[in-house]
Parts: sequence; structure tokens; C-alpha cells
Amino acid sequence: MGIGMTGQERFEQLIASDEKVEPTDWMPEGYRKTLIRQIAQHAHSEIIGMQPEGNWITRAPTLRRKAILMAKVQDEAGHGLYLYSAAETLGVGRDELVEHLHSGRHKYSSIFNYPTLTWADIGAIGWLVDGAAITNQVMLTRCSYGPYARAMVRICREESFHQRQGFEIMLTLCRGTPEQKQMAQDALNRWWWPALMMFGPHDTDSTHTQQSMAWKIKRVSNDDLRQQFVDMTVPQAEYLGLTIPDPELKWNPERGHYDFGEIDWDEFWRVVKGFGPESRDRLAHKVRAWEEGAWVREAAAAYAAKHRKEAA
Ligand code: BYC
Repeated sequence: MGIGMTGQERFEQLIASDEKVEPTDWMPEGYRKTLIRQIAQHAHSEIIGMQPEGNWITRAPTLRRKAILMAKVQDEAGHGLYLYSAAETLGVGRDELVEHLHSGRHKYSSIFNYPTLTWADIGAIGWLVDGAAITNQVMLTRCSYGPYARAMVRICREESFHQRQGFEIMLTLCRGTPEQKQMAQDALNRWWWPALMMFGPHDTDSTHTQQSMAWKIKRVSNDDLRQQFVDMTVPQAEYLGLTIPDPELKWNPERGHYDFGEIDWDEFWRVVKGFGPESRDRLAHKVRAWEEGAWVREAAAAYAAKHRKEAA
């Protein structure tokens, strides 16, 4: 800390000079709270996000696809764990965060409340959901809070692999029989709009964007990220020979971006508030797994205690 500088001044200096804020630095209470909220929601999303894909592990069409899918779902668990650890550096306990998820007090991404009806949904999730996730998360590698930014570097590398595996499933289906291509189109039809919703409300309706951008927690706004995602994904859909389910989607040469239709915001808020098609099952499944896993946590704690005693 500079001589005579208050914690607040030092914090402002770190933000202004694009340096990282670390757990031992003084930070405003609002900054800490915003980070805990966002990182916890992010961690919960990774953990709940294992369910829609886990649904297809037993039914993956080949052994190779099954091995890849298992590895991907495990990666999501790993992401959840790094993120809970990042949140813990802000002085909140993991048990507390898990309890907030289980009681419905904490949110998680709307996208994971939709069902995975066919194998093509696994392709669509990798391609679109992981694609949207990377678009959002690349900016988070530059987040002002050190532990979150560093966790995001590895997560983004893994997400980029996930995105390619999803695209490859879609490509295989699109080069297959007419029925397989139709299955891919149907998955795109169902996942397109929910994927756009992942970026959150319009900037004008976003509660946190302005402050989070001033604190350099978020580096790019919800609408700008959504536009980036659309611009990146349209040529990929064209390459697959699939049609994006939006009659208003059109290249705008003046803007140098695609124009696209309006999201159904009533649906978005319904899902965010816990009334998505699968919301109730996702949470019930998570709570059940937590309760059934109590013996594993107890055994691990007893084992660690025994070794600590032996070492002492
Ligand atoms: N779903 O002021 P805003 C993954 C809430 S996991 C639900 O714009 P913010 C993966 C928002 O929380 C990917 N809620 O908020 C895993 C706020 O409510 P509260 C998850 C949403 O935080 C497995 C209110 O709406 N990624 O990739 O500035 C398999 C107003 O919004 C949503 C992350 O979590 C939503 N979609 O911006 C495959 C990334 N959108 O908290 C893949 C980290 C908004 O005031 N998070 N809300 O009650 C972020 O970057 C930001 O939190 C958001 C929202 C851009 C999502």
C-alpha cells in the first residue's frame, strides 16, 4: 500500500490501473457481495449443468461418445469446485453457498432448466451453451478480482474444447441421414432462444451491469456479448446447413452485425424465478444427491481426521 493511502484509495488505484484485487486487499462491501453473488451463481450453474448432459451418459450412441461425455460432465464438476473455492476467498463458506442453492435463495443459469430430449441436444448444448459460456467467460479472465480471473483461464480452455465437441456432434448428425439432420435442426430450434437468454436482461434492464463494469468485474455488457455470440454462431449454423429459428435474423451491413428478433422476456423471467420446465426436478435431484452423499463426506472427514492425528 502506498504511504498514507487508505484501503479505499488503494482499491480505486488497483481498479484504475487494471491490477488485480486479491483476497487480502481491502475492498468495498458491495464489491465483495457482488462477487460472491456472481461467482456462487456461476458455480451452481456448473454443478446443476451436469444434469441435462448426465441424462445422456447411459444412452450415448457409441463408447467413444460416452467416454467424451463423461469427461465433459466431470469437467463441469471441476469448474464448480474451482469457483466455490474462488468464492471462499471472499470469506463465505462453501456449505453456506450450497445451502443457499438448495433452499432456492441463490439463482443459477436459466439454461439448465430445459430438458434434453434427444442425443442432438447434447450436440446443441456443447455448440450453443458452451459457445455462449465462452463468449461470456473470456471477458471474465480479465475480471478485477484475481482468484475469479485465474479460475476462468482454465475454465475457458476446457469450455472451448466442449464447444468443439458439441459442434462435431452437430456436424456428424448434419452429414448423416435426413432424420439425423432433422434431429439436429429440432435441437437448434429448442436451444437457440434459451442460449440467447444466458447473457441476461437487456443492458437497460440489468440491475448490476453498470456497477459491475465500473468495478471491472464485468468487462463487456450483456447485450454486447449476446451480439458477439450471434455474429459468431450464424456462420457456424450456415456451415452445418441448419436454419436459426428467427425470421428477423439478418445481416446489417451498416452496423456490421446481425440484427435479430426479440427474446421472450416473460419466459426468461419465469425460468429465472424458478418456474422453468425442469426447475423443480433439477433442484430436487441436487438435494437428493447431497443427502445421499452424506456418508461420503463423513467418511472423507473421518479419514482426514485420522491422518491428521497420525501425523501429529
Ligand atoms: N439465468 O443485472 P444482471 C456453463 C439474473 S455455466 C439466471 O444483468 P449480472 C456450463 C441476475 O443474476 C455458465 N439468472 O446480472 C455448465 C440478476 O439477479 P440477482 C454460467 C440470470 O450478474 C455446464 C438479474 O437476473 N455462467 O457454462 O450483472 C454445462 C439481473 O441481471 C440470468 C455464468 O454464471 C440467467 N441467464 O449479469 C455447460 C457466468 N441472467 O442476482 C455449460 C458468470 C441474469 O440480482 N455470470 N440473471 O438476483 C455473469 O457473467 C453474469 O452474472 C450474467 C448476469 C451475465 C449471467
